[in-house]
Amino acid sequence: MKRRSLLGMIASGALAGVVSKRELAAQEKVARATRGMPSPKIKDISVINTQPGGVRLTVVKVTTDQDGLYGYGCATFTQRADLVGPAVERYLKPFLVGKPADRIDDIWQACYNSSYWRNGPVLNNAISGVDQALWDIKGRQAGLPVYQLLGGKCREAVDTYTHASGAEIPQVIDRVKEFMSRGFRHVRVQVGIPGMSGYGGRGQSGVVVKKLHDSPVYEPAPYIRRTLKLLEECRKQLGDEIELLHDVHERISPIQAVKFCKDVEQFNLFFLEDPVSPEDIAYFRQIRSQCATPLAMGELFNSPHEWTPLIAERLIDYIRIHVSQAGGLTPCRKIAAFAELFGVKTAWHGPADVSPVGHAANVALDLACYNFGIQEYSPFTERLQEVFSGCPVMKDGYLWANEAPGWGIEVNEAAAKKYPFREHPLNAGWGEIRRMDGTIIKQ
Ligand code: GCO
Ligand code: MG
Repeated sequence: MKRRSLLGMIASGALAGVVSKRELAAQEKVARATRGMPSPKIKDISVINTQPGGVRLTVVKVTTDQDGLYGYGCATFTQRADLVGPAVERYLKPFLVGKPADRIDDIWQACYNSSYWRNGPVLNNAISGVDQALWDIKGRQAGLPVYQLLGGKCREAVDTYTHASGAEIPQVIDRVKEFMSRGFRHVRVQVGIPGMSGYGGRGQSGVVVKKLHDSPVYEPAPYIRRTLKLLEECRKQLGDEIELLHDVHERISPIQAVKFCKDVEQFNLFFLEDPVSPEDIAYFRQIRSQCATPLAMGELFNSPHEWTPLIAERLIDYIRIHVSQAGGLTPCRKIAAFAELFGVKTAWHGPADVSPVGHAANVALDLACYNFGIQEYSPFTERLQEVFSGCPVMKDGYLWANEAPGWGIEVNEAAAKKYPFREHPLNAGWGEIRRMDGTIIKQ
């Protein structure tokens, strides 16, 4: 099929409401102007910190020496966002200005090795911000969406799952029904635990749990019992069609995880996520040998030492990496290809603490990789869209990429400035959650 020019697609209205016509015309002009030009050099690197919604988002902008040619990358690590900016401005910027912007993997390897110590969340996010911006630039230069640079579509649109949560089981079930009515085929279910600080559900006020300290409390056993009840009710009231997912969020002990994975087998989950912590991934061998519950892991991973064994030994079914925590699109497209060889599917982390640029990168991988599994979806609120135009479009539970070059996203920096990082006693770091006896837990 003849590739329709961007202007052609504008005329057909195919992109209406996605990126403004003016922006698209400007991008088309840039694409025409830069084709055949000498390779663009990196002229400037800046960090856009913004909090239009509830979480701190970090986006890196790379500007080249060719007029109007720039790109954006997601570098969002919301709990330590104040550290990612300096990692970009103090270290990557002086290292990269003047280098060619079109040698993406070379730049990635150079950045990855430039700190000597590596594979950590702050530096990986900084590298991701640059890396994704270079993919954006490449797309803008070519006049192609990034998914085309990765080989084009394996599917028309991206199937997603969304989050249903509540303090009580009936509330969760009502939320699932609402999402089903909106066309979602996959829903993650989480319920609060009376008097405790569960993950993803909504706690109960008024219920007092006996504890020896003043921090929020969480106990694994009540969580396990309550979640088994939740899943049983969901199946009873919602039937077998709806694909249910659940996130353990590394909140139980490894041996409890082995048992829990077996206990939920009867509910035919689409997947059970983060049954153990990254530090305990060796337990996946025991889980795998005892049950057939589909397993997902990865949002906390930063190093090849974490994902390589799980994929190579087929110990998980879905790799759920937070793309910027692994260092950006460049490493994740390799992880996707590696996972395909072992029958592992992708389910990139897609919470509210990924910027729309990061979500666009997820969608590019989702469209272009054969072994796509499912995409976690977080709504693009009005405020988010005020700052980021061109977000992927949600319709009937599917995400649709826009066909504009690169990520197809423009960042309104004036709007971003309207929503600076909000004051927070821990600068958006997480506090502590403890067992009743005061033992700290991973949260
Ligand atoms: C998920 C995740 C998130 C994380 C959050 C941390 O499955 O989406 O578990 O909810 O808790 O991204 O900042
Ligand atoms: Mg999770």
